[in-house]
Amino acid sequence: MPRARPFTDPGLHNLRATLTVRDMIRIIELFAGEKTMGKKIAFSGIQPSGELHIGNYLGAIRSWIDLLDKYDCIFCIVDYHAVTAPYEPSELARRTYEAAVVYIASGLDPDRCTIFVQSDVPEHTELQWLLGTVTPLGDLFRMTQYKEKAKEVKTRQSVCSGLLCYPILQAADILLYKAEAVPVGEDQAQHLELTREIARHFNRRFGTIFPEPRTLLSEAKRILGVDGERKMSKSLGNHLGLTEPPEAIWEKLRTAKTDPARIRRNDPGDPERCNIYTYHTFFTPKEERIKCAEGCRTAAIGCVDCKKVLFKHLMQTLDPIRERFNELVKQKDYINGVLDAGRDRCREIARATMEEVRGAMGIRRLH
Ligand code: AQP
Repeated sequence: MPRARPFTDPGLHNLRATLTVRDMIRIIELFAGEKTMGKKIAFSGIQPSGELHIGNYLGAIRSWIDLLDKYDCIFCIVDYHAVTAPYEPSELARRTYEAAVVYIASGLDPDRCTIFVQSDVPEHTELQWLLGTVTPLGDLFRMTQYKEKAKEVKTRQSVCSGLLCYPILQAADILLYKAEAVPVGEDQAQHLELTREIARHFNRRFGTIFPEPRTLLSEAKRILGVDGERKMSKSLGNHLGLTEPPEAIWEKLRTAKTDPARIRRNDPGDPERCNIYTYHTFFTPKEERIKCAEGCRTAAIGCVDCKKVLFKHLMQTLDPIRERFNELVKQKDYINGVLDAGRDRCREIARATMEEVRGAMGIRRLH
């Protein structure tokens, strides 16, 4: 959160006597804004649909941290997206709060970026409605994520239109801030292509308002879950949580799928066909990783030995995140202060964009 520093300059001290509280707040905002001036906006978010996991970390949060100096970064907890799939209302507020804590515990310094909750800025859904008027229905039906999620939901209840319109809300999230860069994992690349398409449709019809945002693909494109088959997801029960206790992580790793060729301890394997080895590439230093790969190919080590090495290095990344999370989660005033500051800044930008959009679309009272 941009912290207001007390004025110490005597000239400014005299000036303070003549300024209203409103003026003072504006000046503080301008000082806080200095660090972001001239930088392009990067926007991204994660839905609080469950416990954030190493797929979210490698595919999103870790690459966001790398952007903090280069861009004016806005990171959102997209709770309106989270209600498009079946969820437990009594848990949503806690999940949203904890997602904010995970962002900060993972290294997103609130002094260097803006963090806020989507539902705190109602302009997201207003813009979604308007962008919906230039989004072809066919484009929504062909989205891979929609098809996959609709399949999952269908078994339990009918598919809601919110799931179909999810990418329009995502486009609104991004375009509302005229973001020029959007860091995401590979699974979101198709939605980003549609966002650009929607921006083009809108600009062509109503005049150029929105930039076409670039997709910044993270190095970790699509992390598979411990089942070794499907994308690691909060809702599929195949994830390694960022703040899970070490014993729980080990239990999941111990039973995680490896190269199917290694049925017995003495069967040689191929690391390239092993999901555990993919995890190694993100957490284990090169030398030890090469040793594990050789041990696998020659059956000199078993899969459990290989997993123990991964566990040790994975914990070197997760221990500090979990410890910081456990500290911060109790600091409700601090966390809510960060989210309030984020909300205030984002509402200001969102209001200005919506004025432009309404003006361009002719949505105004006639006097
Ligand atoms: N497995 C993954 N590999 C790489 N990147 C991933 N991301 C998510 N899972 C992986 C990236 O994290 C960001 C936020 O994603 P999200 O949580 O908003 O949406 P999601 O992709 O639908 O995540 P889940 O965990 O699969 O949630 P549920 O189960 O609720 O649908 C994105 O940048 C995404 O690329």
